[in-house]
Amino acid sequence: MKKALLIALAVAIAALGLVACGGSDDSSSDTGAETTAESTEQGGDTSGGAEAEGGSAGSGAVIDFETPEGSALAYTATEASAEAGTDTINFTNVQATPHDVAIEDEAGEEVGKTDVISEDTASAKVKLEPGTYTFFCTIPGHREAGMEGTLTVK
Ligand SMILES: [Cu+2]
Repeated sequence: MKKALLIALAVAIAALGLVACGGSDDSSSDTGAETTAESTEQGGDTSGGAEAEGGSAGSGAVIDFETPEGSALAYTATEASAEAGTDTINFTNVQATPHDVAIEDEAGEEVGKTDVISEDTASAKVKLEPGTYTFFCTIPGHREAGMEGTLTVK
C-alpha cells in the first residue's frame, strides 16, 4: 500500500514537473525568438562617385533678335544674353531692307549667322560658350551704322 502511494506521488510530481517544464519551455522559446540575428550592416557609404556629366549638352536657349519698323539700320536691342550650349538664333526682320544676324566671339571669329532676309524670319543654330560675343549685320555698312550689340553668354 505504501508503495502504491509513493508511485502515485511520484507520478503526480512528474506531472507537475512536466507542466512546469512545459511552461518554462514556452517562456524560454519566447526569449529565444526575441534574440534575433542582428543585421550585419555593411559599413561605409560607397556612393558618390557616379556623377552625371555633360548636362549642358542638351540645352537650347533661344536668342531673339528683331529690327525696328521703318528703315533704321539697327536692331531693337544692343544687348542680348544667352546660356552656354547649342542655342537657336531667331531673327525677325520687319523691314524691306535686307539684314541678317551674325555672331562673332571675342577673337573676331564668326561662330554662326542667319540668312539675309527682308520682311521675314530666319533662325540658325550656334554653339556658345560662356563669354562675351558680338552680334551684328553682315550687310556692308550696316554694322558701321549701328547694327551691332553685345551678346553675353553665361
Ligand atoms: Cu543690316
